Amino acid sequence: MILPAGPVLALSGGVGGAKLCLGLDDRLPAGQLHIACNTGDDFEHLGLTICPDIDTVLYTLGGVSNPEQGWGLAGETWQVLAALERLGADSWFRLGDRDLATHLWRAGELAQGRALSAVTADLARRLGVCATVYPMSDDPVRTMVHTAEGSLPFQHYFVREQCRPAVQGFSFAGIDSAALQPDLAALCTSGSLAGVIICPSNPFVSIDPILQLDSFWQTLRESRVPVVAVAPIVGGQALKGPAAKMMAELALPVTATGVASHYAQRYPGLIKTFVVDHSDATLAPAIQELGMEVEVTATIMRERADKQALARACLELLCR
Ligand code: FO1
Repeated sequence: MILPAGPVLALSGGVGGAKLCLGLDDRLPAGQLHIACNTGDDFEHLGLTICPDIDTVLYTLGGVSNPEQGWGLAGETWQVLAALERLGADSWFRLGDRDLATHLWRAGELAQGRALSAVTADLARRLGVCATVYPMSDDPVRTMVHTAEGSLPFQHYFVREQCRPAVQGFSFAGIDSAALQPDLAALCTSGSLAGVIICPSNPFVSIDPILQLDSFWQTLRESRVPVVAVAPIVGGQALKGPAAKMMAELALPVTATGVASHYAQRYPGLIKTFVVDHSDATLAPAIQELGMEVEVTATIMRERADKQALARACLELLCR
């Protein structure tokens, strides 16, 4: 297999992105995989800062994630949550006992003034993760979902309201004053980066915040590094989460072409190759018209071998 000669950067949200990151981690030599995680899903809850996408990526790469949920830890217990319920505390966001250790420890470190990226690097080391995992920023950015029923912080929309309210748009509170995480910025301007892979995460709430922060997409475009994006929509359905429902409510075509078109409009000239599933092969000409090359391969990642195969396809595209 042909591998890129330098570091590879994956842009990831939670569960879907973490799956491809695991495949990339299996395929790349130690030290070559760098992952920029969305922090727009982060929120303050019970006095703790919860970072779902960072934790999902770390737990997945650390081999400790809950395989059924995709988020949280395997073998979890829920004693604290039950006790909180008895106290009448908010319990709609399910924090497991073991997972709580992560949040408690992180809250303590952040309270001492440490940067989120430093705390994340410590967590990664303790979980045996050898990829470099960055929060997109050390500054808080919080996704707001604007719905027919008012504006909601992301986790209130996603977990508390179960994605029920119809979406009208999104904004990212804090993004205008947030800086790209400095080591991540340095990697992207070092000239050593061999390629970028946009994971099959939600384009609106997982990838847009990363690319829009500090005009990151323009930095990447100017670096002329090849960018490969994997469609999170297969056969008109989201691989995971509410992306398809959001697209329908925003009156966008619920297809891989709809995603490619969103990226082409927002980030012209950024994406070199757009990867779609075999079942969407007929969409290739329409996507090519948007100015991207199209690769057709298997993008549904059920087994570890599926993740490795998609990772391999993406890495080979970076070498073309
Ligand atoms: N997702 C849920 O659907 N329900 C939950 O109660 C929930 C709790 C939770 C706790 C910690 C964590 O790291 C993630 C958690 N998630 C939960 C997942 C999370 O809301 C989403 O996966 C992401 O924010 C979307 O990428």
